[in-house]
Amino acid sequence: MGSSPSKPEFVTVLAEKHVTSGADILLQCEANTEDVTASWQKDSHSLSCVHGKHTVSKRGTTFVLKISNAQESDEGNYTITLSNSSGSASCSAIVRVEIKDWREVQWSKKDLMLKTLKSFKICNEVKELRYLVYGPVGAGKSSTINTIRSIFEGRQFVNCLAAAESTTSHTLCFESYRFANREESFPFIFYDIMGAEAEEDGVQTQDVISALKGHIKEGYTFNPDTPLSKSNLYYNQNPSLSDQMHCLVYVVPAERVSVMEKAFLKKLESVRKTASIMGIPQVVFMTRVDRACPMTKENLRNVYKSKKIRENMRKYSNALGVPVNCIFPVLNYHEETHVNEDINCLMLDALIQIIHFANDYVVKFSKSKSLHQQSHCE
Ligand SMILES: Nc1nc2c(ncn2[C@@H]2O[C@H](COP(=O)(O)OP(=O)(O)O)[C@@H](O)[C@H]2O)c(=O)[nH]1
Ligand SMILES: [Mg+2]
Repeated sequence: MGSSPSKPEFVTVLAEKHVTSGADILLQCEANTEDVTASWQKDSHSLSCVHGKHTVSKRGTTFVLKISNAQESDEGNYTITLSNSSGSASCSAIVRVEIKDWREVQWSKKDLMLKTLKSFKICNEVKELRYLVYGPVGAGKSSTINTIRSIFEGRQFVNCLAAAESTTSHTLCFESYRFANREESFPFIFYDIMGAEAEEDGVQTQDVISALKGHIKEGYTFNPDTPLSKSNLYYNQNPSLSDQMHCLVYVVPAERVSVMEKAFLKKLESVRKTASIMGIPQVVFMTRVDRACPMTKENLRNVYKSKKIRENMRKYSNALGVPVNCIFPVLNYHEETHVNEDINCLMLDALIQIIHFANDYVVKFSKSKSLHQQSHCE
């Protein structure tokens, strides 16, 4: 009569793996005896081995699962169970697959990016490129403008009054923000607008549309009850290409994508339609990325590695009808008192893109205008 085998036990167990996509993963453990059969599971289901992807091997008392060319779908909890007639034993390990940066940011090249912006020649049809910043209250519109000023002017700004965490808007005036330091001014203007609060409060949709078209003069104080009338002194009857907006920047909070107020989306619909008809480029600044993703909070350079950020960008893309390549996750200065190069670089990266978008719009518009004039002359 043969003696029964030793009850399976682990001498070494599986280790957790954290790899970048494309890498190979080796899950390995060692048992006290060769006399066992091994079975592998992923997330409590028997692992279905795929040719070229999974290789299961046993050498003596060592058991190995190799996963080639790791992808996000390979993430999970892997378990090996060893069994023989005397019993069984299991151990598990988590496998995480980090995605590669899917957009490149020139981290630590702030000076180069600033130079690119400073030397950018805008179409001479206009003196400045105009950006209308629009989004729900508390999304970070004012903070975004403050952050951009801090970058251009080299110190912290609080003068366009970022609100304390609250539900009502601080921005009542149609105010423009220009950027300049001692030596130079930059040909970009951002317009902050009273937040698009739920339903009745906040800026009237008609006012946002008027602002887009260039009908509202600077300094106008929004009236939540009624849109700017054509007879008002602040109403510009005949706006030119220089008066209208050249890019619409939706500002939305990264961590509130699923609770995006329906009322805001409803309001946004007609604004979006107008911008689309006018051909104005529409982009999204997805702020507060630190609130949406711990790994990004820990290190901003992880922003394009984070699945959470990517997922939220996709959600906003669907909700707002803006393609993902026009969505820019950003972090604003909110509690830091010192300059943070990573915050600057991420914002500058987005700015470089939207400077091109707005300028392309002006170029296109002025070309079509001159063609139009030519055809009238013929
Ligand atoms: N954690 C974090 N807080 C932010 C960020 N941007 C803005 N905030 C905060 O969010 C709140 C609302 O910002 P504010 O700029 O006033 O929003 P607005 O109503 O859209 O103008 C303020 O308390 C800001 O300090 C960010 O990127 N991260
Ligand atoms: Mg504000």
